[in-house]
Amino acid sequence: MVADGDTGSLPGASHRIPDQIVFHADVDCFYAACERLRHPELVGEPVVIGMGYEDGEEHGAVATASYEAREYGVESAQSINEALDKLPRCETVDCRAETPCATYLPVDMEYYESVSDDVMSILEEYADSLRRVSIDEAYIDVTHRASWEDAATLARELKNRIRNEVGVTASVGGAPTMSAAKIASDYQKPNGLVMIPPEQLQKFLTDLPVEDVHGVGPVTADTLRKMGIKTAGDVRTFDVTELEREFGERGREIWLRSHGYDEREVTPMEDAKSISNETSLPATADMEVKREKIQALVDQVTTRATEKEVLYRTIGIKVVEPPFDVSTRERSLPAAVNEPELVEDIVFDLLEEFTETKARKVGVRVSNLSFGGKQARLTDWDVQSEDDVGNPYRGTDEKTHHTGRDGDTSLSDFS
Ligand code: TTP
Ligand code: CA
Repeated sequence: MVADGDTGSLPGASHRIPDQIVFHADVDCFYAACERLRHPELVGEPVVIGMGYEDGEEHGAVATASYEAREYGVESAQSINEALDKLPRCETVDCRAETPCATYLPVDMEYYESVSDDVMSILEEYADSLRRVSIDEAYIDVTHRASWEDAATLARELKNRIRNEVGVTASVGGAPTMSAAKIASDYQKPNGLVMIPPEQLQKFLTDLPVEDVHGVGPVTADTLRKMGIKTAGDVRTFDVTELEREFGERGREIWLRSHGYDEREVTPMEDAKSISNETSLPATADMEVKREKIQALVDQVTTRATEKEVLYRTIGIKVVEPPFDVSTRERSLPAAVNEPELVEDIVFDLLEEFTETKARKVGVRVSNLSFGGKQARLTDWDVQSEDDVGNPYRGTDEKTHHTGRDGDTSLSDFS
């Protein structure tokens, strides 16, 4: 960490734009692009890839849609039913000419992973270091491979190689920070190429919608807008302490990123499976006490997830009744998010089942992790409402219960 010097009130975070060149590469409509490699007749046509979908069926959720299908309002994390309402299934290859329709295909991870490996191998050739953050996204450090004068030329060469050798298009963004490189790669999608040299970074961020600032998901963006904060420029007019009061640690991160301050270096990803924490309490059924402990755990776990740039799809609690009765409850969402407020809603909802339970230990865990990827475009997260049953946005619950010794010494994980 670089010391603050005389610039500020924020210990532990440097208030300067780092001297490095970071690219973020992100393949366009990745699963659909993979399918087009083996179904070339689908190039230029609407394609929808469904998770939990089977040919000819209506269940499942949209994993991705080609840009042609997105024009009809089909997008990731929608239910297949909703997508079918917007864009019916093509019956034959020729029927597209008459009415708009899309080809629906199920997810084939094994194949997409092999295409992903091919893309990553090319990126590796250009990288002093590489951080793979999801199946189709990586950061690379090219500080010693280019200067800001020829960074765009290098990015163009990289994009051409991916297109010619793998057959998919990637959008590439370059900036002095990881967070700005990610914004840049998303800025002109698909097939984008956007470079933000250090002297242009703050100007670039000024009008950036607040939901595009690193660490801001849909729920946080909503809260910020209610505070009158619409852009990163608006964030900068606020005192960091006000944001910290509202959002805790994350408020400070949002403030830093809105200024273009981000000192992270591109380092390879560690391979965590979950982030969790648990705490003991004097055996009690008092919901106030249980809630208070759980709230603190939510704060710790979500702060760690944000620091590590991790998205999670499953959110769970653990309750241990004396002497060794361990129950866990989990809810899986249709797509990965980083939303502390949502974690809070879900864990309190899951805790409702344990109103009468005397607990001597409680835990919170997020799992099903993905690293640094974009948040799902989900806005309808009404996890409490009864009539959500059957709504794919609500997610699915898992329950476990076992009696036995419960790794009393572990503070970092639960099973
Ligand atoms: P993204 O990079 O978020 O999306 P994309 O590549 O389809 O589209 P683009 O980058 O052009 O906007 O995600 C990569 C893959 O991850 C995507 O092809 C399918 C999968 N995915 C899901 O399964 N569920 C989701 O909610 C999202 C957002 C992605
Ligand atoms: Ca992508």
